[in-house]
Amino acid sequence: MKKDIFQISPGFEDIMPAEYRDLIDNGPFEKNVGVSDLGSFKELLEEHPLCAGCGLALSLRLILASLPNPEDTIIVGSTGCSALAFPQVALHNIHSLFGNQNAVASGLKRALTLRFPDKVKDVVVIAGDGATADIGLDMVLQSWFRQENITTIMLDNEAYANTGGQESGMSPMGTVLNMAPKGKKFPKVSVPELARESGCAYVATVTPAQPKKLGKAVVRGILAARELGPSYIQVFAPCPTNYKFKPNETISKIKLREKEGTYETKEYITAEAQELFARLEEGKK
Ligand SMILES: Cc1ncc(C[n+]2csc(CCOP(=O)(O)OP(=O)(O)O)c2C)c(N)n1
Ligand SMILES: [Mg+2]
Repeated sequence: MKKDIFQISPGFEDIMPAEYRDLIDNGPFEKNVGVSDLGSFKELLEEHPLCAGCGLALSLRLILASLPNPEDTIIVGSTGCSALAFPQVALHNIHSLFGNQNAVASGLKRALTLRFPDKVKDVVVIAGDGATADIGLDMVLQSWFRQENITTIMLDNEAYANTGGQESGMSPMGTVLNMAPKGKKFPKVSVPELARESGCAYVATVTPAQPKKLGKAVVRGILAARELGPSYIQVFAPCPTNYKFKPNETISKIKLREKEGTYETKEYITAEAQELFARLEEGKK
């Protein structure tokens, strides 16, 4: 990332906190870094306001480290816990009204294509499960039907976490939360299947327990969106605060769910996308 894209406003250099200055100096990540390079650059302020053990914070770090073209990537966020971390990253990002993220991303991608016809600009939506599967579902589906060239990443913590624990469409059946005391009456919404049926070129469900797999899915999702059409990645990001487990148990919770078969990591790749990935991945060797 070029220094002139992300810098401290003149006159504020001395009063900005040291960790913020560190983000400017060490944040600019080179193209071609990946999850294995985490620690060699700064992608997120350590003092971000997300809770200890937040699966979403960990997932966000891995996603940011995996972007194939960070300098020319624009993240479109939505209201929810993840929105609290976006002011702490060294990347272009825009906050949209809760649920509107895929409509905003569609317009942004179209405008960038017109404005910079010779440049690759990746537009990536990163939003919660409530924003994606419930309140924004209409906008999400319509963007897929229209075949917009954007990537949608859902941070699935299986709750409306930011508002104190209501059930979302993505909460498993029977889930009891602070503000859902009676237990959820229907199972998780099958958003990956909706994505596939709605014409996404690439769909993946991943978890931060397998960072390399997550990183590969992010790269593939973005390349598919660039060349073919919409893509969807669902990241399981358990929430210790609302699901009331210890912050150091996040990864073991994911592994347990995978073992039980209640959270499956999978990939759906259209024939066109298979061909694209084979060509691009071959070209890199
Ligand atoms: C239009 C609108 N409706 C409702 C809200 C209230 N609200 C803010 S965050 C949130 C829940 C977000 O849930 P999710 O998308 O799953 O993100 P999380 O906080 O779990 O990361 C809600 C309902 C809002 N801010 N704007
Ligand atoms: Mg949520």
